[in-house]
Amino acid sequence: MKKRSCLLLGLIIVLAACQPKQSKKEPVKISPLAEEVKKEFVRTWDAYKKYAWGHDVLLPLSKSYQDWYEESLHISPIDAYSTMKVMGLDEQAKEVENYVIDFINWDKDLFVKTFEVNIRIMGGLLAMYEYTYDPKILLKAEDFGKRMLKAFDSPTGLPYYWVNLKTGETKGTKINLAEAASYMFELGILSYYTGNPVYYQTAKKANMAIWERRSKLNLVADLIDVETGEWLNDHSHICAGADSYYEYLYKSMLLFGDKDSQKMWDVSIKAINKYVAEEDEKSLWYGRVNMHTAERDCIDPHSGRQFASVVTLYDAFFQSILALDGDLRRAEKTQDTWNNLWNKYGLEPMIYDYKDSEPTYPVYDLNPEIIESAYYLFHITGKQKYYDMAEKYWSDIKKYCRTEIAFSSVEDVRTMKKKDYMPTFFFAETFKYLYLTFTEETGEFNLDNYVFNTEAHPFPKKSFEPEKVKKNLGLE
Ligand code: DMJ
Repeated sequence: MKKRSCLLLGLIIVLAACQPKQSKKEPVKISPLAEEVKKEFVRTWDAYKKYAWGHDVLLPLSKSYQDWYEESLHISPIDAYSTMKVMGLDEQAKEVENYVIDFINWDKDLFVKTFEVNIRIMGGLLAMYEYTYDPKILLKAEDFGKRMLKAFDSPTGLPYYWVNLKTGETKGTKINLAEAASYMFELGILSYYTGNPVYYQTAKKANMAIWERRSKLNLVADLIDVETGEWLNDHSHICAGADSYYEYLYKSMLLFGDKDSQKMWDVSIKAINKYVAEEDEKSLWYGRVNMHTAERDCIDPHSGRQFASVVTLYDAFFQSILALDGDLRRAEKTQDTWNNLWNKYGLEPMIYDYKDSEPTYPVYDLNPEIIESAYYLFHITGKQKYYDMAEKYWSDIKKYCRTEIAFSSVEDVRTMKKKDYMPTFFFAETFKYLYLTFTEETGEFNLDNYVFNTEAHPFPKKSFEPEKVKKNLGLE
């Protein structure tokens, strides 16, 4: 009896030793600055939950909420989710997952903006699927994708500005370049996960419709009629209204290896650097030129004013793509140019004329782009100055935008008067890029292994096997 119990004890000891170690992952030690960003994210999320739960956006001054349309599309939680995962806020993230599964239904009789819902809702849901591999999430994304596809049912294959989620009706024939052809990334990922090439092929058809209409200089304009395929002006630029078109040529090539995207990017970036870039000793701006003549002659149809040197703070994303593409000289100089503008006011104006040195629209909406580029440049060059830039942006955002419960946009960067609005991309992008910059040294998240959509939802490159990409996206 004694012998048997000894044997049993021995067996238990051996078995226990063979068990894989209960790897209780030690939390990674992060810097006080990263801790602070995370704490502020949680504070802002708690305010959203208290004052705006179930709605699209939090109004941070009136402590209330707003929906984009007659009914909520739950954009804040969907946009915030991937930042929670990046910050290790698993409890909050789980709550959003459950909410999406249990309460969200896309069968809504609402006209929604095709472009905006793609980058925020489709991008957010796909990132959620990537983190969970929960088929119920994929079903939500696929259902949304099927409804979105109706937008592309035009004579040219370019999407209408509005699509009704329930009826599939469309409206809005005039769209800008970004709204026309920034879908290959999300719809490609949806094709990959569902095994149905229709999503990617539909998005790519829109891109090809733009590409076929380029000028002899290989430039495209920024406003097009989706039914006739006619350009509605001849202004070529990379600013708001065009931005993510270029971003997605590059990123679709990066994630899917599509040779057509590569060709479109290679040809476009050459033309942009040749004709659109305006450089002197101190600065490098990407302004506006005529797509046929490359002359700096662009009249604003509303004001009748010349606006060849008018740029938007969205443009500061561009140096992140230049840096990814290996053009560090231009990327660093453009970032310095934008950084000078930030420091001139302490936040950036939405629209700025670099010839007049005056804002033409002085709002700051908590936008991420200059921070995004500081993060990319810090990661790629390792230079401390980019970390310092991000630290300064964060300190100014705290100084001018922090409110009692969250953060707010600013009506005028010259007066710093606050505006009662907090866009959803503040959760998705601005917080995330700050946190990633301040945790870069931990090595936890390595930018080399990910590609972000334009709303900063991250996708690991290793999830996309080249053979499966070819098959599921319908690439030759
Ligand atoms: C975001 O919604 C996206 O990044 C979009 O492509 C343009 N910029 C806004 C935030 O500024």
